[in-house]
Amino acid sequence: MLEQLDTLEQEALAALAQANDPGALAAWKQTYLGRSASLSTFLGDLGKLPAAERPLAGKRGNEVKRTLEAAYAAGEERINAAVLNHALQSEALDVTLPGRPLRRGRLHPSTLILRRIYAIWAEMGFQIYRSPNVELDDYNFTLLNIPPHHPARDMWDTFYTTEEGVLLRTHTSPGQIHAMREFAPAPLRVILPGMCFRYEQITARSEIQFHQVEGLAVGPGITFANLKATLADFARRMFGEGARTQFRADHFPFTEPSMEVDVECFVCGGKGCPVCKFSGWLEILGSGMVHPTVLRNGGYDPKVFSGFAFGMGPERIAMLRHGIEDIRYFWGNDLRFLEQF
Ligand code: FA5
Repeated sequence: MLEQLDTLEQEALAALAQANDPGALAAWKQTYLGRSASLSTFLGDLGKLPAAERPLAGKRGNEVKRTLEAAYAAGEERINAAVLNHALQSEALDVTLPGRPLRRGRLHPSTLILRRIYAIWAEMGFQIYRSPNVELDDYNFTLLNIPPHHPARDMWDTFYTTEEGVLLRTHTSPGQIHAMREFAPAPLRVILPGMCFRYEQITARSEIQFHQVEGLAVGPGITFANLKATLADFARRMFGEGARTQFRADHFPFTEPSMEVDVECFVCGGKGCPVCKFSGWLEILGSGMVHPTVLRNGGYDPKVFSGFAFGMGPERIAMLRHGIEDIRYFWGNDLRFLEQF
């Protein structure tokens, strides 16, 4: 009987040495240490042995059990280490490989130039006032002294919605009325940036969608000289001390008198070329003294208050600063253009 235990022990240890994966280990445990294993049956049946044999058989039986349990624990450790080792080798992760570069987003050139414009006007005490892209006909035209059937409406043809009198604004000037109605009768100094829309032919200089930054200052005693000095200062801050500007008389129904401001052409340096239509100058903004009718529509008494206004095109300004020859690049979504900023 004790010999049987010896044989069982040897057989079990030999089988364990052959088990090389968790499945074989579990099967081994079931066979040699499980509830129906012959060793378990042997130990369970000790009581049936003659009393004289019991102590020795029990001692040896328990010894074998402890040996097998210890061998199982060692086998488990050996197999777990092998499994881990295999995983580490087959799923190797090379931490020395350089990472894949993330593609970084960047700001659109219009956003960049708008931020520059905001900073310049902020330094001169102008705060940003937002007004809607979708406007009423009244604000885009009538309250700006452009009554229905006025020929000036042709210059600013737009996209109309199916709702009567609701349109996409053609300029940021309707924001003047919104701002004045909110501030009057207090003096104000604001810029009104935003997108404008025009139903017109797309060319190298004109888009159907573009930004404008409107400016408006209203207070007692504001003069045309203040307007000229302010715009000349803006041009110097934007284009540098040496930048040459030109003020040209013009007409807008909502300002009187009115003028346009040109900056020397970046392509030809003022000699004349196709980009500046051989004039040597590029127009960047329209401006003037706020018309008394518009002041009144905004809630100010034109006998007490005066003001100046201007509307500039940031894309045109960006073209001048960076030598961009075609405005269509701005909304063409071509990364070769956009990645240069
Ligand atoms: C106006 O829109 C007036 N509201 C400006 C103004 C405001 C005058 C306040 C007086 C007082 P104009 O249509 O010229 O004016 O446009 C002003 C500027 O917007 C232009 O100088 C130009 O820089 C820009 N702009 C106009 N049309 C386009 C276009 N199709 N594409 C790109 N920029 C444009």
